[in-house]
Amino acid sequence: MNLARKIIAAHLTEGEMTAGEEIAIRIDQTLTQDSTGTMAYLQFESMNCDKVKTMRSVAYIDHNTLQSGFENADDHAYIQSVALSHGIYVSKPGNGICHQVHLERFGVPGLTLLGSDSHTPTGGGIGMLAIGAGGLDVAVAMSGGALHLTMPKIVKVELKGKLKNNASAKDVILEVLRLLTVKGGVGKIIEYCGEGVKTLTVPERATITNMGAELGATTSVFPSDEQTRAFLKAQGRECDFKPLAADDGASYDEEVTIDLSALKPLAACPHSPDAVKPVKDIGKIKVDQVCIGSCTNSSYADMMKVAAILKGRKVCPETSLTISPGSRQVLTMLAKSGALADILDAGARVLECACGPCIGMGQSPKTDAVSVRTFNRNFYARTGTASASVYLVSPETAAFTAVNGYLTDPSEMPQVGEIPMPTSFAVNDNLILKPDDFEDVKVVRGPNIKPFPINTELKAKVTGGVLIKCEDNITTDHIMPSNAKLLPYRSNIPYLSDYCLNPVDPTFSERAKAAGGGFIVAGANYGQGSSREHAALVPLYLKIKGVIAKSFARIHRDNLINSGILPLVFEDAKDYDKTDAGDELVIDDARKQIEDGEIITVRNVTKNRTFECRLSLTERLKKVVLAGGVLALAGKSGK
Ligand code: MIC
Ligand code: SF4
Repeated sequence: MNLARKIIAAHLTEGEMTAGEEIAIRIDQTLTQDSTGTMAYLQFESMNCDKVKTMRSVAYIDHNTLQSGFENADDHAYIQSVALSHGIYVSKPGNGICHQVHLERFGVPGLTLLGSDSHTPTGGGIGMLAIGAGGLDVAVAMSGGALHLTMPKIVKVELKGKLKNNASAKDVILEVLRLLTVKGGVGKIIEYCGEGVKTLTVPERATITNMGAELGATTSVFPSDEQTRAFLKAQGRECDFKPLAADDGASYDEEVTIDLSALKPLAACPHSPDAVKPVKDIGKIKVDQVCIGSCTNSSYADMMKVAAILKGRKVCPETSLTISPGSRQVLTMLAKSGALADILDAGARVLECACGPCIGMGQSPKTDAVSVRTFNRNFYARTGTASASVYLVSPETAAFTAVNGYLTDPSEMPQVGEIPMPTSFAVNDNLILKPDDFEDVKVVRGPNIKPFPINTELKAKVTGGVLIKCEDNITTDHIMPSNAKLLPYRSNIPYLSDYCLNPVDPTFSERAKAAGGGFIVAGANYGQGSSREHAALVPLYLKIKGVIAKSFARIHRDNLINSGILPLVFEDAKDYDKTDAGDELVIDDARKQIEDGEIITVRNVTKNRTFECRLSLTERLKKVVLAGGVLALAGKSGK
């Protein structure tokens, strides 16, 4: 058996492990972050569960840390109080980015982790089966429910050799993205193995599993070995270590081989994480801004490499360099070692240990800027500046680029050398609140916390106009943008509804409201990116009845179903071309069609034609969709 199947087998509660079939697995740990957390906890509260049923659940506050009004502060107070009163740990703002801190303080090889953030698979770096999901699925897991998912195919990525010439773990995942593309991982788990694995530390592995989210993969996983033991020991948690690996000769559904010693520094060009080219081939373009950090590249070793490059050098006068260490642990160690002084001396701006610029919380670049980032997403407009061009690179490429002021291939620069794994990390958990230390916590709900919408049961006849026709690879950043102006309203769906699909068509929301809802038509991989269920809850609020696309990204499809919005797939892709914005669509006998099978006939009244869509749902999900979503099925009604 391969490793992914072993962990699934150990947690299987329903179904058989046949790729494409629905299975259910027990969830050992959950994590939430603040921008998806408020919704997740509101939903969790509606399940009337006194204490979480998981082995460990942690609420992180790391996204929404610019308190420019009362809204974020209200959200933080709500999350802290609702978590502590339900047996959930709280990682306070300043403690770090959820994925980095979870790896450091809570990750355990062989356990399952479900997180309301798409980069939860970072935990695969320590041998967890770590999956991103919408907040509602996490709420269900917290209340003791299993996670239902489609049994993925398992892809083996065999790593050979050892990285050299300033190539980095980031270049490994950029190479995988170049080979497989942003939709190549949908319905798959990426499992790393081979001799090259031993040469990578846990934080390096976590960089690779983190950005597996950009492949659309269910998750990515590394074995747990002596590197894992060394990391856990240095975190004072050797007791959590357990060796885990695939059996010799284990079988896989697909295989890819990457020779680490042949890897060149790579960059993902605007506006997609799979638009990957060698840095050298892109050329020495002038760079206005460099941002180092995010859950992909903000470990101690990443920061020490950056400090080593900056030591004795100066940031180019025409370039801005920001650095956000991934956790307070990392920042403390930089400070104690003197590396922080090297970073500051060079002229970098050191930001809070949080997501920051990665989610547009500050540092939006200037008009038409070129921004080089160590992050994982360069989707259109995600920085908050639609005209900016973002390149995703390794910390080595970013640091040399900041010094030179132009995109720099680090393989042509002096060798940075290895940063040894510390024998002990600076462990200090005083920003982690333990529920047992608090009694009688009252849940605090400020005026920014608004009720979330709940759908009603599906009508027999579903009608509506096509409100918008989108292209391939529409991201959740298109559907429900997030930035410093909007993130404070994550608990306020009515407010957010004015911005739905704004980067694609700023008139969408107004038109949807005027029409009283309708359909969205889209190309392939609709909803890639974030786990934010706001990308479904806001369309639900706008009375969107269905999205008809060539294909869907996993988490977003689940979020649509959870909200009772139909994720319909064109049976014949040519019908996408024959359907236009403004067309009036009718699904006659919708309930019966769904009950009877997978093919749904849609009538295009405007074009006087019919076409077929596929809606592949298990019997369980049919009930969900017919009821109008998970909460409607559970008898809850909206306000
Ligand atoms: C992101 O990177 O897009 C986010 C912000 O972390 C999201 C979660 C969110 O939208 O709150 C994600 O990746 O799931
Ligand atoms: Fe935060 Fe960016 Fe990571 Fe999302 S991708 S969790 S915004 S650092």
